[in-house]
Amino acid sequence: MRTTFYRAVSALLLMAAISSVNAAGLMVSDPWVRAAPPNAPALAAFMTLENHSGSDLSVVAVRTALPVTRTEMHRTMMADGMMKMMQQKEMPVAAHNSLMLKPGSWHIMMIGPDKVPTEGELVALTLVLSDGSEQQVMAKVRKGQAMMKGGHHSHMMQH
Ligand SMILES: [Cu+2]
Repeated sequence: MRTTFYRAVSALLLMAAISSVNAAGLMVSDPWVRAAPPNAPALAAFMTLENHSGSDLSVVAVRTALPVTRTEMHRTMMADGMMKMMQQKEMPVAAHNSLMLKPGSWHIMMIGPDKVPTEGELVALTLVLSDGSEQQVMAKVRKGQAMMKGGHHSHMMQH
């Protein structure tokens, strides 16, 4: 009985190291920030959000420990034949569903960084959820691939 309990606890700790599930049932995996030149006017962060609960959730705000002017939630969409970034009020994750933040789609935008973090650095992000709970995420800075669509590169908006 006791061994089983400890095994279960270690399994949970192991899972927590890989990804974290918050009280609302949101699991965040593979958070990353795209490496950018030192004078970059904005930084983009990506991750996968999974809702393991039976109720719809949404991320209503994002904060970062980085010194930035502001943080916004964006979605890159086709509008009038052009790829455009549209600011979003929330990032919805339906019950038992997921939302992937990735280049060319949903992303978090940190605007006006005082200092751009270098590759390998960790950026602390706090996701504020619609139920009032918060989730801490550590996103690693790494090189981002160009936006891929249909097997060819697009040189339009990279966010
Ligand atoms: Cu953006």
